[in-house]
Amino acid sequence: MDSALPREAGQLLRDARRVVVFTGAGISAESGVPTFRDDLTGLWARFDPQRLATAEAFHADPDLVWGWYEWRRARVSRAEPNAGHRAISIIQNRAPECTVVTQNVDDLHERAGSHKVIHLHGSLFAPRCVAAAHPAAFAPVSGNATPDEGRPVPPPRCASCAALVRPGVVWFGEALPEAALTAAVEAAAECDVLLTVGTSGVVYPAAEIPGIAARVGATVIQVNPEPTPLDRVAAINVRGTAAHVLPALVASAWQETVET
Ligand code: BJW
Repeated sequence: MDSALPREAGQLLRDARRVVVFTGAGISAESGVPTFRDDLTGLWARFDPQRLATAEAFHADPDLVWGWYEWRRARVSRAEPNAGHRAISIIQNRAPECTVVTQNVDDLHERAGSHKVIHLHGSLFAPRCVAAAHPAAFAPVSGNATPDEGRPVPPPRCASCAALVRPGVVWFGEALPEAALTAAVEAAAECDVLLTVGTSGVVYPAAEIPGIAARVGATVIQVNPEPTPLDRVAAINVRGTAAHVLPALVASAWQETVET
């Protein structure tokens, strides 16, 4: 395992004019939010994506799907950003230009201080109706009560058109939000350094983003404890976790300490 942070990673980050930070579920793992594909702890080790993360699944059993997302929303609401999220917010403050592009549906980047975060796969906090995509309100998560992960919960009805309300996330087979994808592709095509953190790099079209940056000559730096298909795209692969490696990267680039 190559966990040492190469010196040039900090130098490249410090010297970059345009940085893109591209994140996946691994950035939130040390906040207690499960990833999808990790062998024992990932969501897909315990839940079948075909029954929970497709429009067909919602159509077939809206209560099951809504209940599962309510369980996840409650879990994320109680989670706190970790040192990896905080390091990314510092990178955004220090670099002349820095765009954060995430596949995550949580709000931990924002709560760590990052701004204008591009969410490629939507948000747990932006439900909408199935008929006309009217935005919908949801009940706040109260106290420490966690809904049972398997308990069906009937979704609310849209206040405007009475259609069912669905989670505001992008399921398999659905198009990504066009403005978000366009902004992410443009940022990747114009950056000097792209830092990819905590993604398995297997879900498309999001997984193309690091390759777009590499093709225009940007240096891709990957932070992940495990190998991924992005290893061959990245010029620098740092094997380690986000909450360990990213503060070290910020210290190396700007001698700034990230609160751990
Ligand atoms: C750590 C760590 C620590 C752990 N620190 N790291 C081309 C080829 C093949 C297939 C396709 C293709 N193009 C499209 C497809 C189909 C499909 C797809 O890609 N399938 C593949 C899985 C085969 N794509 C789609 O369906 C997309 N839509 C689409 O293409 O539409 C076309 C269309 C166009 C026009 C009209 C209509 C349609 C949509 C994809 C939506 C993905 N949705 C999900 C669920 C979101 C909602 C929810 O949260 O429930 O998004 S799936 C899930 O995967 C989620 C994630 O954002 C996404 C990526 O996962 P991520 O973030 O990489 O997590 P993991 O778990 O995979 O990896 C975690 C990593 O962290 C690991 O590497 C760990 O090692 C690491 N790690 N701890 C740092 N502490």
